[in-house]
Amino acid sequence: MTILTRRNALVGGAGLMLAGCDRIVASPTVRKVLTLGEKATMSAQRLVTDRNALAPEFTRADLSPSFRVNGTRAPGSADYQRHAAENFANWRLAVGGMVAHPLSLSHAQLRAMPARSQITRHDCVEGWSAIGEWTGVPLALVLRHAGLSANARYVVFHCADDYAGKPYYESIDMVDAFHPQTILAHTMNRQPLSVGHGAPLRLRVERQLGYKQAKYVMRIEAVASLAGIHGGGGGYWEDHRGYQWYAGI
Ligand SMILES: Nc1nc2c(c(=O)[nH]1)N[C@H]1C(S)=C(S)[C@@H](COP(=O)(O)O)O[C@H]1N2
Ligand SMILES: [Mo]
Repeated sequence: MTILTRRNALVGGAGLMLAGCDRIVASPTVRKVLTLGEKATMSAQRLVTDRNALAPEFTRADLSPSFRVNGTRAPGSADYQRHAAENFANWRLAVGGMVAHPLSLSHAQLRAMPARSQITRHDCVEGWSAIGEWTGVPLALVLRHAGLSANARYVVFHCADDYAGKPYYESIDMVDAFHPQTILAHTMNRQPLSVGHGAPLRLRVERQLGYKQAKYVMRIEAVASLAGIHGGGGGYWEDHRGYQWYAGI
């Protein structure tokens, strides 16, 4: 699915306008005004829309022929292995914490919810990237269903795996939680998500680096503070390896 992004729309609009005004732009006074206007727009955009801007989207022709599996390849817990053997028929996503109506959603329920598809580039800090097509439920929709409290400030994703003996988890703030490209993906490249890539459900938070893209999401928790959760850093890499909590790209 190709969509016209807000960024493209803005750039396209400005381009068209300038193309039609070449002769007027030649006047020094007009050029000065235009330059000032451009600066003002740029800083306003940075203040108001930067974190809401969409990550670039690609076409199916751009899909990487192979998408590396990184980190955990298959969670080792007996619980997870049973769910995988049952093709996740009895698996449930728990949504709790600061919500009015805690949810327990089956794989089938999640797959039946309105979905968004996006072809994006995944960038890992280890120095590789890959383009994939992700389909899943907008996180905003799940949070609204659950009746997210106005006092919640972060969304925490608890995963099924331990990495180097410690539970994998990640967290994002409400700007990213309600970003249109933030989805709970159940489908990758139009196939059910494989175990390697995070079956049955993983986070795609497209404005951030690879380590924020939590695989094997089992439980989502809305919180006012990250202080009481594991090491308090908001994620596995943040707690144990000193990575930045905000890994914006
Ligand atoms: N639960 C869980 N999520 C995870 C990881 C992990 O080990 N466990 N690794 C992270 C890292 S560093 C990257 S680059 C991506 C890798 O996703 P992929 O295996 O689909 O390429 O998942 C991220 N999410
Ligand atoms: Mo990564």
